[in-house]
Amino acid sequence: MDEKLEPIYDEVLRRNPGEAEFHQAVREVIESLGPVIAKHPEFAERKIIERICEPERQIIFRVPWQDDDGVVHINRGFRVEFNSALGPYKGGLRFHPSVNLGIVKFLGFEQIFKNALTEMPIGGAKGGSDFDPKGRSRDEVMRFCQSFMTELYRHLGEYTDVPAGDIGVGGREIGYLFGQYKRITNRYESGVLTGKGIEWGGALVRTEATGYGAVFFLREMLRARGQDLDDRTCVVSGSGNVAIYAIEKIHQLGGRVVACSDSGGVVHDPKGIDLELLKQIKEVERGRVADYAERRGGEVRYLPGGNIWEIPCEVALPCATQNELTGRDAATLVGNGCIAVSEGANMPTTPEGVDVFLDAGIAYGPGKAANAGGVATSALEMQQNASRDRWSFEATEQRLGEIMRHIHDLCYATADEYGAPGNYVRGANIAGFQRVADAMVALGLV
Ligand code: NDP
Ligand code: 2IT
Repeated sequence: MDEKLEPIYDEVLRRNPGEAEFHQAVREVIESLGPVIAKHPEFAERKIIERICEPERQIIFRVPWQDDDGVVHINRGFRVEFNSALGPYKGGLRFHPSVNLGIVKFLGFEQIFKNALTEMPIGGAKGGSDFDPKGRSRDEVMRFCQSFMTELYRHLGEYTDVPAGDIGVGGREIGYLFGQYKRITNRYESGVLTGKGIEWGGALVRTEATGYGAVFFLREMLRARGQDLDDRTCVVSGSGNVAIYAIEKIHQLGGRVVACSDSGGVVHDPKGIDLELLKQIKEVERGRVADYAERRGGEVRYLPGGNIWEIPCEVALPCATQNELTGRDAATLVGNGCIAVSEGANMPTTPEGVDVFLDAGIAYGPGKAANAGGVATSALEMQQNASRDRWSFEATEQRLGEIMRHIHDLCYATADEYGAPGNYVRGANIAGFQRVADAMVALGLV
């Protein structure tokens, strides 16, 4: 880290004790910024980094709800509205028992730069709850969503703050949240949430966008090296929204995904994952990858508690959660001949793992660039809502492909410009920061 920036990082540690993931996300960005500050004294003078590290607004609230037996539960809800220099706050909601303020802040912080890289008019935010949807009935999830929105609605609006999904929040939850927002406000304000169903204001391709986008980014990284995906053996961690559509796009582009996972274990399917079966089990039945292994039969192996990164592959896509890929996992992947990693998840690789990939010189696409297709397509959904229009699947997917190519080229060119050729971490951090910082300077001290 540039020594001029160390006091800024130390102050972030002091002001935000115990928030390990937030510290990690901030550190990674600040480590890239030395040369930018050297070139732009106005950023230091206006304390842009210090301001970016302090959320504009943090909301924490109680979420009471009753289960199907009438038992009362109390959860905690969060929305961290981090930065609105480029547009209304935008970012997903995560429902998972591990959610706490530090997790929401790391995700909100990443979202600022990710959204800036899309070059669309969206600021950065994140929210969620420590509610655990696992094992809950549809009605319990609905009552929880209604209670959550009963507090959150006052902070939202299509020009203010526009949430979407993340872990544990998909189309079903967005429906219940939107229904409650509509009821409370008496407004059919389509642009207040994204990831909506197609019949009530949603956009085609939003469901697929994060996974597809991560594979488009991968394709661009390979192309820059004169390579492609054809016949490549791939592994994709997770088996949720992002993982499923990453697998789908890899198969469409000629690669073969031989493993995926959930928090219970890993399936290794050497002939290639049967995506229709996986979708049936995960999207329709809300089952586990263990069920997939049992139903698929043949050569499939289920490894309870297994480590997916030990399965040999040429391409790896972490699409589950933060810090799921360690330094040791990265060394295993590189040792097994892995040539490319594209992150569908947010911050899935630990700092040690990132160093292993960068030192090995493999193509490594960090989440804030590689998974930006989801939020970019959310911005396309907002455009369609604002113009009361609906675009075709083909046109929207083509747009997504162009956006991902543009993000790739921007990161690549920025890394080159700052003397770190091929380093997409530097490229993404600098290009994203630069755009937000320029806007903050223009908007004055607010
Ligand atoms: P889903 O809830 O659809 O799926 C999450 C998947 O990851 C599940 O297979 C889940 O397994 C696994 N997982 C989650 N938490 C853990 C954990 N602590 N340990 C092990 N496995 C875990 O979420 P998404 O697919 O939407 O999100 C996946 C990642 O992608 C997240 O990092 C998210 O922030 C990121 N992302 C999502 C975007 C979107 O548009 N949805 C956009 C950009 C990034 P299990 O079911 O066993 O918990
Ligand atoms: O991490 C992310 O970019 C998301 N969960 C999607 C955010 C959005 O507003 O679509």
